[in-house]
Amino acid sequence: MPKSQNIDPKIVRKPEYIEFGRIPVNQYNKTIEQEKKIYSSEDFIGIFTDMVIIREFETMLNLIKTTNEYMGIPYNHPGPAHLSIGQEASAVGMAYNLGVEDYIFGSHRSHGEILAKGLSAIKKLDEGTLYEIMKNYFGGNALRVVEKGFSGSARELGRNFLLYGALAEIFARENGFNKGLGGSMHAFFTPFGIYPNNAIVGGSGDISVGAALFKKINRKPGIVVCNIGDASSACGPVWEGICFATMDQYNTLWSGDFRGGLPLIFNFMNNLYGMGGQTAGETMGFKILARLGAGVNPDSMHAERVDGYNPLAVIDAFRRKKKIIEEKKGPVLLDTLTYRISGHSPSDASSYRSKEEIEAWQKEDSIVAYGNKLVEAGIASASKLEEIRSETGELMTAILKLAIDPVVSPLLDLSANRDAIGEMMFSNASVDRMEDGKPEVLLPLEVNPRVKSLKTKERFYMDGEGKPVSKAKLYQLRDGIFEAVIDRFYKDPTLAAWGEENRDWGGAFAVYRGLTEALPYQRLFNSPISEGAIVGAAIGYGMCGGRVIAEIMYCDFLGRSGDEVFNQLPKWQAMSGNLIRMPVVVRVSVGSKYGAQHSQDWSSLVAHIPGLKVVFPATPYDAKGLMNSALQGTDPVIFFESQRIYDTGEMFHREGVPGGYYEIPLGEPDIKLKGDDVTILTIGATLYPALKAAEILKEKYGTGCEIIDARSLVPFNYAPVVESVKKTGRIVLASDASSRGSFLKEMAQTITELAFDFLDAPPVVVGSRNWITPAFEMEKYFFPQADWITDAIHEKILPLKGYVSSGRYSSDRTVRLSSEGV
Ligand SMILES: Cc1ncc(C[n+]2csc(CCOP(=O)(O)OP(=O)(O)O)c2C)c(N)n1
Ligand SMILES: [Mg+2]
Repeated sequence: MPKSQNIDPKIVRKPEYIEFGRIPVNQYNKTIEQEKKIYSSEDFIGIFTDMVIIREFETMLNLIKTTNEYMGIPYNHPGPAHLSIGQEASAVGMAYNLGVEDYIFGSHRSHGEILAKGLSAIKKLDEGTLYEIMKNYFGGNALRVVEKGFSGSARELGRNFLLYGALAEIFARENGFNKGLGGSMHAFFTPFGIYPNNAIVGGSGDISVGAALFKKINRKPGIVVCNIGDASSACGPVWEGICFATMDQYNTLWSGDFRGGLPLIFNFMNNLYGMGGQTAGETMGFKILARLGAGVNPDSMHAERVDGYNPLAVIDAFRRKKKIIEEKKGPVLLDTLTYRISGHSPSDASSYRSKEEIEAWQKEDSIVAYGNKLVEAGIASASKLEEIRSETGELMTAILKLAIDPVVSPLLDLSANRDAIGEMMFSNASVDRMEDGKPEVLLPLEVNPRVKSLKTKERFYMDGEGKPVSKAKLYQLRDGIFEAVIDRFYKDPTLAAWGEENRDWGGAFAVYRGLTEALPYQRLFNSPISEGAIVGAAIGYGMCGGRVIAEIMYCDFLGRSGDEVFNQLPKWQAMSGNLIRMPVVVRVSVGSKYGAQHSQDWSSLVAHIPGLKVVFPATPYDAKGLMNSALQGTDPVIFFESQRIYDTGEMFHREGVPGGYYEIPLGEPDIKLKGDDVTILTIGATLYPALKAAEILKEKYGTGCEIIDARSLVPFNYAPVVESVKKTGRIVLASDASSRGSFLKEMAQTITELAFDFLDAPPVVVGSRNWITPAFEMEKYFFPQADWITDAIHEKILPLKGYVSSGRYSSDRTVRLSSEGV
């Protein structure tokens, strides 16, 4: 408990100075003779060979992009190729000491890292295991091509498999590592420990933290390396990732063998430029990137600049840093100094740098310099090195021929199956626990104080005499969420949850009250105020095989995790060719009473993004059942909750909310009230004003409403809604989201298409105003109210006898408001 860490004013108010330790810069100074103690001749030459392979791979792509041919073979590659010519020593040095259990993440410029890590893994795996990996990957399709084209040992095949799989991926072929759905900037191959590369600059900055957490929380071997560019050091996800990774609680509050730092290296591949902006000297103030570690923690993240033009210096650094991580003193920051001779992309005219500068770096070319050292030290002859270069050229030619052959390496056939990509968007699995094992808990479930107290609550909102149950005795919506969450914590040993004030405080709006007592720190912890990293770390945790609940206190804070929610969470399952699973539930609460920046319902925004499941329960029964389903699945679910109804009791499920486990399938709307005259489809808390409207319509106008609670936005089964509309011929759609561009509009349009012949009037949308949300006292002018629904029905759908309307939904007003942009 932080309570055990009392903050003593006498200590914190004391005068003192912060001292910064020294950060080493290019301190490697071993000779080849000294290094001979570590490396055999074969090792030395292997390092050279790997660098040459990367150089040739990138040179081939550069020629294809700029001249449309390589070694006389014509090919046009319309897609991207961010090449790393010049950076080979950093990639090979980084990967040299990593095992298959060590994971790398990368950026848009990661071909070299993929190859280096793959080549390193192939050397370390025993041949039987290596062959099995290749044989089992997508049914062995890529291996079959490689076996037809080449012969040799499993290791030799492995190298060709790596080159072919990576190139086929870059060329969007189905045999690529990710079925061609990742491509140059996102290619990866997890069996070799190569995790997603990211086209969003800095995107790996927080995802890799989640991978490191996965290793730590689930006691997995290996470390995680986050390879990112120097310019990404200005990005939010990188800073948030660094903050998340260096939290003191790992050392102060996590206990037993969980105590200690994260197994993570932030490895900045510092080529000194963004696209054209020079980081040191122009766009950043650090002068030497390694300085960034200084302010983060007293260890300065063990930061160091290492000469990335010398592979042996990089290997040496990684060896030393790995040791620090084994001592649980991570994470580490490395500034691996390098230079890209190639442009940012092949169309880059290098207008931002001088010819002299490029030539100066070319003179120091890492492959040439390293080769010369080997020759000088008598490790290899010049002719041997030349032979390696020419054999690599021949190998690359053969690989290219295979990768561009449309018969051997076709694209995913979308004409044969137009839905092939759609089938890979979700994994749609149902899994009790992501791994077997005994979940670590602090208490038996039955003795948990909240679990005990829930046993005494009334699970239906009225008592036997038809009187409403008092709030103190009532089982509420927040309890439904809690029961599903705690149940899963006792079932799935991998389940972890984090967010702001998740521990001790009891979670936002008391949903997690009772969890702190039940769970050790590594399963439930407070995060920094880093909404991006809260979600980003969950993504990394999920893609490595763990289940996770990330919580964003208010929906309005989703903006802070925009990249993670829009660009990362929804994409990796499909971009992996549907190999990766993403069992990540993001809890999002729609606020109330706190005005413009704490009350927005952005469910429409996330429902718009392909690859996310989106639910919004409005009753305790649905909240528990939907959370159970979300946590049983392996897909990302954005789980909306509304603060206005956290304390609502169950009004619809007459037997009350069951104490045991049950699931409500995602995507199934639910009829909350039967009626024949008008259908009202609601999302979220608007169910309750809709009920009020239905009561008025019934009592005063004899009009029967059928209320359907959408419960889910994605997926969504329209069949029950169409059935209802067939009966009523009329539909109003209502939710708390601002109406312009809302998901209600999408639903209204789809319903029009599906049920046009049965509709007596157009579907009408009743959303919130297109304004800022005003203070609580004025909210009734902003959020849909019962009389807005009756107005809409009267004005647009079914004139009600004697009804006096406000004119709220008149066509004139709609046109006027739209032209005013409100
Ligand atoms: C969020 C984001 N902003 C901008 C870009 C466009 N962009 C692609 S690469 C790049 C420069 C990145 O520099 P750095 O991180 O140093 O990596 P490098 O390209 O040098 O390897 C930019 C601005 C992007 N892909 N993502
Ligand atoms: Mg850079």
